[in-house]
Amino acid sequence: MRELDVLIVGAGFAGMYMLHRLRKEGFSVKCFEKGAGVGGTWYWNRYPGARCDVESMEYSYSWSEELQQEWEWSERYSGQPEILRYANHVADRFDLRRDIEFETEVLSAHFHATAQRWIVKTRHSETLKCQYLIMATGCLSSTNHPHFDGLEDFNGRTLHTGEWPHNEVNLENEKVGIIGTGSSAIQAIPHIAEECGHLTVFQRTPNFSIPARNQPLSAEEVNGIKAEYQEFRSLNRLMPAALGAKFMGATQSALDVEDERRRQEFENRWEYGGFSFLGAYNDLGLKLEANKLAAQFVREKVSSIVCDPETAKKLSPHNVIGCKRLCLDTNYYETYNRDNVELVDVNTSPIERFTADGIKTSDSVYQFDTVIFATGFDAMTGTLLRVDIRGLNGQTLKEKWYAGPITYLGLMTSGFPNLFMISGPGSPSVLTNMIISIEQHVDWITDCINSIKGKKASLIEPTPDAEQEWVQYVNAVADQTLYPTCNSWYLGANIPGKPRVFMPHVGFPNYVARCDDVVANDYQGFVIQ
Ligand code: N01
Repeated sequence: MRELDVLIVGAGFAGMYMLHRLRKEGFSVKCFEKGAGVGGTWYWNRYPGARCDVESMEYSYSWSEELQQEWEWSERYSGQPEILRYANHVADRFDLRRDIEFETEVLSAHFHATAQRWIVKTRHSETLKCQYLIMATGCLSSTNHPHFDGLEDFNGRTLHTGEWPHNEVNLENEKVGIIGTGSSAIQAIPHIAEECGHLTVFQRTPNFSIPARNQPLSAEEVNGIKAEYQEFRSLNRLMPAALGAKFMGATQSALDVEDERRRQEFENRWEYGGFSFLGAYNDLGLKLEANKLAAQFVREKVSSIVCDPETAKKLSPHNVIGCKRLCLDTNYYETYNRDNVELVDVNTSPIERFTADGIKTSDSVYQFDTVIFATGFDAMTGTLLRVDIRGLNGQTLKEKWYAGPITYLGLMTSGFPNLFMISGPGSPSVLTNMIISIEQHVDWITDCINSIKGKKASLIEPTPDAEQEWVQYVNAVADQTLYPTCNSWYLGANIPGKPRVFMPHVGFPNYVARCDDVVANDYQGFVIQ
């Protein structure tokens, strides 16, 4: 049986950096990846229009000055092909591939208490032994396939945005249906509408979307940032979401400003584009009255863009803006002015079933060549729980987390020694620029493993008390915000039967300080032996 110091699962941005760090520290380490290439999210999500919602100069590794100086991003927000090229460049430049085993899916990981080793099995029936197991499996990597009656009878093609085929998908002249109006759909719909014959969008909840205002990056802007890249990174790390120092950090309440000035500020930010909109005032995510002002502004924009008043009404979001992940788009609302696009509200016209040639709702029958599921992910816990992970006394992670994930700092969970999660539930992860959160976790885990070695110890796990206190703290912080007030995937509300628990931790800089304090206090809350 092969034996390693560390096995990393997943070769996205988390797994690649983890591999780089641990290999440099001299550990024997391999990375197993289910896909045939690196890039994680950006390997799987190849749907038309897939693009990052964090700006390119920020959504990139900061751990290598040479890398960040030499890589040239072409647009304000990078498209999926460019990000995937970057991931491949990193894999080549740092010679990572020789320790990544592709098309190798981990099915189970059981902790053997006597041997103090994880025993890991893959789909190829290989069994491997390792001291540390690091799940770098991503927060949005298990696709959600909701049940629809009759789906098996449908003779057309079905696609999921999160599992988009690698060969070109030709939708020319086709009748296409798309289910869902989250970030993926909002990016894909304008592209699909341009290509296909006719597009029907099935919407359950209208979403807030802000124009991305994507554009080519100017040499002046890039050179300006590169001249002080470390400073630029440091400022962004101080922001609540580890991004956008140039537009976040407002100190004024939306309620303390005259109507006209506030309107102008929203207008400026709508024109500027992107997440800057939510940075207009310091209480948009905290106070309902403030939030309503921003939400109303967007609703008015929707009505001014969409020509048909009925369609505009259906597209008008009615919940709290920013409570679900804010969507960024290019021509999303404008697309509904096209003759070949139709919007169906499944609240008033529920999907009854799929038929051999399409979808039957309560009041119409639709024929489709292709139906696209833009129905999202079993987020944050889905992939961790699909692997059969068993800790001390054979307890499964599924049993331990039956009422929701329990972690200490989103990094570890008690009863599962030497099992680390990168961007696990209970850490800021999806509420931040993911790459910056990933780097912080990778650096923390590397220091931790080195420290255990330095102490001539072999095991680490959090105490049950520390993780209970952490879970309560994560919830208490979330409850001070508007995040828990809508049915988002942050809460697991998109998956039937999933416990309703707010999973990510709000507030990156405080979180980092807490992680550093834990180390300074000799890994307070952990038992090392
Ligand atoms: O998934 P989603 P996504 N019947 O869960 C609907 C990141 N991301 O893939 O809102 C009918 O947001 C569901 O309806 P409802 C980003 O963090 C980033 O779009 O639950 N509809 C919703 O409209 C994002 O938040 C980028 O009522 C059903 C949609 O499907 C996350 O990934 C781009 C249904 C799912 O939306 C997930 O985004 C893309 C049913 N049975 C994604 N079940 C960028 O960086 C679900 N829906 C820009």
